[in-house]
Amino acid sequence: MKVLGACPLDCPDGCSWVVDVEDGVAVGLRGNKAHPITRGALCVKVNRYLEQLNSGERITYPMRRVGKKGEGRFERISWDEALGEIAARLSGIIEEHGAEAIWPFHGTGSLGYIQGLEGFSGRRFFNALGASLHDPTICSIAGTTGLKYTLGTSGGMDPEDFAKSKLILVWGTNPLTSGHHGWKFVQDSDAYTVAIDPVRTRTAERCDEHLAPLPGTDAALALGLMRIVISMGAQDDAFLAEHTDGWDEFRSRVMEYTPERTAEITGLPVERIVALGERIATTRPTSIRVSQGIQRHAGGGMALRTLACLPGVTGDWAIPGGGLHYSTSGHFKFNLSELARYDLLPNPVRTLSMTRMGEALLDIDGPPVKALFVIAANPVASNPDQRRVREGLAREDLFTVVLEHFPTDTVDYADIVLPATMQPEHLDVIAAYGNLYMVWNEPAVTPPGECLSTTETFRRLARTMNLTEPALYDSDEELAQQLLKGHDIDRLRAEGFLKVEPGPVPNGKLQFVSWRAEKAGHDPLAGYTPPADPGDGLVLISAASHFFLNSTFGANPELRRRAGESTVTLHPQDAAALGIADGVAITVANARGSFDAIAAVSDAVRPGVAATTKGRWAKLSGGATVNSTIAERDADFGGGAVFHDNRVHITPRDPAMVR
Ligand SMILES: Nc1nc2c(c(=O)[nH]1)N[C@H]1C(S)=C(S)[C@@H](COP(=O)(O)OP(=O)(O)OC[C@H]3O[C@@H](n4cnc5c(=O)[nH]c(N)nc54)[C@H](O)[C@@H]3O)O[C@H]1N2
Ligand SMILES: Nc1nc2c(c(=O)[nH]1)N[C@H]1C(S)=C(S)[C@@H](COP(=O)(O)OP(=O)(O)OC[C@H]3O[C@@H](n4cnc5c(=O)[nH]c(N)nc54)[C@H](O)[C@@H]3O)O[C@H]1N2
Ligand SMILES: [Mo]
Repeated sequence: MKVLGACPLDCPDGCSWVVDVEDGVAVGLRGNKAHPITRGALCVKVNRYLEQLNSGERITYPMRRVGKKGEGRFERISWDEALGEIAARLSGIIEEHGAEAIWPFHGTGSLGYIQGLEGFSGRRFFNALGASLHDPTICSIAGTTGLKYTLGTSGGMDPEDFAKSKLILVWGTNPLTSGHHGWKFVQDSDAYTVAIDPVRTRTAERCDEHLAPLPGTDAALALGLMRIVISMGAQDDAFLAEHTDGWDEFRSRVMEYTPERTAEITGLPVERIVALGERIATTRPTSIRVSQGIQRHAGGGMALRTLACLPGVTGDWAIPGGGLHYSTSGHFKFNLSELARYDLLPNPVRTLSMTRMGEALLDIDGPPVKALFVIAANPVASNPDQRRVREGLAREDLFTVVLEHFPTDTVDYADIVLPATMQPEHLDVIAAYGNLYMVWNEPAVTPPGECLSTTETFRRLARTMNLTEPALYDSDEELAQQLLKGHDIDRLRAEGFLKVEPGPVPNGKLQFVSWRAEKAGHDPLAGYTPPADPGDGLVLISAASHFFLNSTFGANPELRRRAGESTVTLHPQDAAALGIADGVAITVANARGSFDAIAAVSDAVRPGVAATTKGRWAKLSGGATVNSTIAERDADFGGGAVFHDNRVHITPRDPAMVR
């Protein structure tokens, strides 16, 4: 039997897959050949998904903590015991502190609309209680907010249109690692490709040209490039007059970014900036492929806001194959409020930011967080400021429930662990964020042991707590019907995927001057906001690993073997100045924390920059990862995280190794 499913992982591609089932067992899992993005191929990680599904390491029954928080020692209990204990603890907390003391912390482990983050699975239950809201700020919010200021939508161009581009700026993203299916449309074009990345990534190596600016300076580069376009008289005056607001003011700001000033800010040679500006001025259509990496900085939201102005100056927004693609999420029209049912909230409640876990668990009051549900998230490995996150999770008076597949760093802090189903074991709907397809996921096999889906877990918990709201007991099928009202569900289910029509971009006039930004307390004019991590030291970028998906797969033996030891790459100049040789054991530290790694000395990074990857498990990495050095500080817009705006000091671990 072949069953159509959807990859739930946090990747732009949103693949459609086919599960081969024999005697009730999943024996094969392949990319769907009919899906125009997947084209029959998965990726180096998901090729091992069945190993994960059938792994002996999976959590298959509920457990109660017996050791200290963080130790990871548990005893098996029944679902009845688990639900009974959770219900009793929640009732006590609600009575003493109010329901806002409960924080459902959803991560990006599953992007499912029924079981995962996108639909905030279980949110109905938490709304009925009146629990705090959760803002998933960790990934893309700064950029999304910045784009909305300029474009009125974060939707952007259909990435399939990259095939029509003549010049593609691959800006602050490494798609050959972070979503290789989308790259095919770049490959299908005859465009000249320019990678703009402080690191010479896999993707940069395949581009015609690579510019390596200092991290966090992209908006200045964009302004400098626009100035060259204007100096050549290549701006699209008709587009500017008809489709934009605030051009005169913005033009004045752009003119401040002379090639010399731009070079000084970005650390790029004047000639390279001028050459790229001239190329943009003379090439239509020009498009920008950008994604989340570029906005993990203090000025990350402004960077996207300003980058989206460039196709406005050149008029590319009006040309197929021109424009900018960041995320397509804004183009999907789902009934999210009907799914999450915020109308069930008994009263308005506060919102807690995902990236501020340390602060939320350690510093806030009124009420303090007393119960934490971690759903498809691994904050010990993924969140900024690992030390403070651990400190918060170690609080004896905090009741923590973790719904998981595997015994992660975060599971180690749980009071109760609940065994969760994986994607081939439950029903779900996915919408890609790097293309315009939604994908249906039909359950293919029965779950192992006592695993339950997120939805079923909260239906049972609602029953245990005697909650009477009928919507809390809707089946997964009913939830899918509610979510997809207005879409052809039968066709989606039969064919496995469906393409949606993108909305207009820009949505209304392009706003060089944004009253919405002004109202939110920001500069009304698009511009440049510099990086903010104080101090000297190198800027450490920790981008996507080729072999892990955030912390998912972080314990898969084969992927760990292929990922090798944790390395930090330094430029030969910086390595020499620090007395560090290739292959030497190093400690990477700042005021927040430190972690151990191996030095890789290479000109793949520009001077002043060091590079590692995200996603390693702390307990498999000597107890700490790069996230112990990252600040729990907000980016400019929306409360985004600043993972790549991180200054560190690097020293050889063995003092004898200093040359
Ligand atoms: N294999 C794999 N794929 C993934 C993931 C994974 O962990 N592994 N994660 C998924 C998730 S959750 C997301 S959000 C996406 C993210 O995917 P991407 O948007 O590609 O984000 P990152 O990997 O954070 O960074 C991409 C590139 O940005 C560069 N960069 C960092 N700072 C700057 C800057 O200031 N300016 C410029 N120009 N470049 C900069 C980095 O060097 C890096 O090469 O990928 C998804 N895909
Ligand atoms: N240093 C550094 N850190 C980063 C980043 C960076 O660029 N640099 N990027 C950040 C980004 S972009 C993101 S999106 C975050 C992601 O961070 P998280 O939200 O923590 O995502 P994952 O690490 O993938 O962890 C998800 C967990 O969900 C579990 N899971 C998967 N599916 C299900 C399910 O259906 N049910 C349940 N109950 N559990 C499930 C998996 O087993 C996994 O352990 O990490 C961030 N961390
Ligand atoms: Mo992400």
